[in-house]
Amino acid sequence: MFAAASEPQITEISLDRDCTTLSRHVLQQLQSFSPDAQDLSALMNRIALAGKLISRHLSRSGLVEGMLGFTGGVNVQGEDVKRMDLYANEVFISVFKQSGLVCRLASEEMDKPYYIPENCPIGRYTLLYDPIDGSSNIDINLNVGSIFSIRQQEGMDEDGEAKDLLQSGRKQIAAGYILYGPSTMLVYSIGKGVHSFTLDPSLGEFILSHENIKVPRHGPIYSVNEGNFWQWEESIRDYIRYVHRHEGYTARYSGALVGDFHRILFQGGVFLYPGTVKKPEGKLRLLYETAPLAFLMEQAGGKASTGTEEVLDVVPDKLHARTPIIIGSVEDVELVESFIQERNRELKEAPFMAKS
Ligand code: P6P
Repeated sequence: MFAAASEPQITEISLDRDCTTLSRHVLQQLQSFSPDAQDLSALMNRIALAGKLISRHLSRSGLVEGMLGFTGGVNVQGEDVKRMDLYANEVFISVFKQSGLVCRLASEEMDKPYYIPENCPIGRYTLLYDPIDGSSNIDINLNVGSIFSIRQQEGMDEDGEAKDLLQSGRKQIAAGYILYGPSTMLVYSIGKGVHSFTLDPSLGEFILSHENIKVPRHGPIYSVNEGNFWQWEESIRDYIRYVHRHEGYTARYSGALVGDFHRILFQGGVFLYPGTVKKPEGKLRLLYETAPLAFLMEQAGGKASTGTEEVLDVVPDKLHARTPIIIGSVEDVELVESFIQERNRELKEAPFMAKS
């Protein structure tokens, strides 16, 4: 039975929308059905499966004994490992077994990369990921996320030291995150804009919800842990004093990078995790946190800086290297950078006069 020609084809529109799954969207983006395009589409589909499995586990975690809390172990970062961290890490490994797609996985939770022998050398991709970002939020049912980055595996990595990964973020093929919030959303880019999908539990599919997301050039939000105020360089303190004294700014900080980033992506503003005097490199990890998010933010028309250089230009010296990050709307990132540049000018011109 077809609706009369004069009526808007609502059924057709909603059906087409529900059929715009992630794997189809990747092929549309690439405008190709080549083997490489099919591989990337299939790879993104596996990441979506990981998101569904983790989302389902999180939604039950408060109901099933032994899913929350700590394992008692400490990871390579020196952080206490939560049961959910380990589960999510295993999920990403499992979804790529027997896939022929990903030969190697590098994770915040693993000291060295993990190889899936049956996928090597056919699968030339490496997946870098933070399986659960913001795990301090898990036990109190607040939002957490997974962050992922996809790179080509260059060479055979004979010694397993993954030296080919120690290259700038501009080598990324794709990047994105999954946000486990009131709904589960997957946001990704393969270098052709930023697009978000929302999980429809009744379908078990991620359905396109926002296409070609563009971050506003300026926004009211600054997102930073002000508890670290006295550990920051003077330039960052000067920026915080500025936003305290000027109308039109508001603070938002959830303690989970993915949620804070997602808010900035949609509403504009800036997220900062600066270095401190003791730890100039900051807390967040380059290869599977700041570089993938910098890739997304640049694709959305925003900016991502360490304060002195673009995050995507940073070349890591080790797998778990960290960088400071100032990321978000161009005007807001540049405002923070202006305080850093002013401070560096003062130090150069009158090193003994500059206030400490
Ligand atoms: P702090 C979570 O542990 C995390 O890695 C990010 O998700 C978050 O942005 C940051 O650390 C929070 O760190 O020092 O403010 O608690």
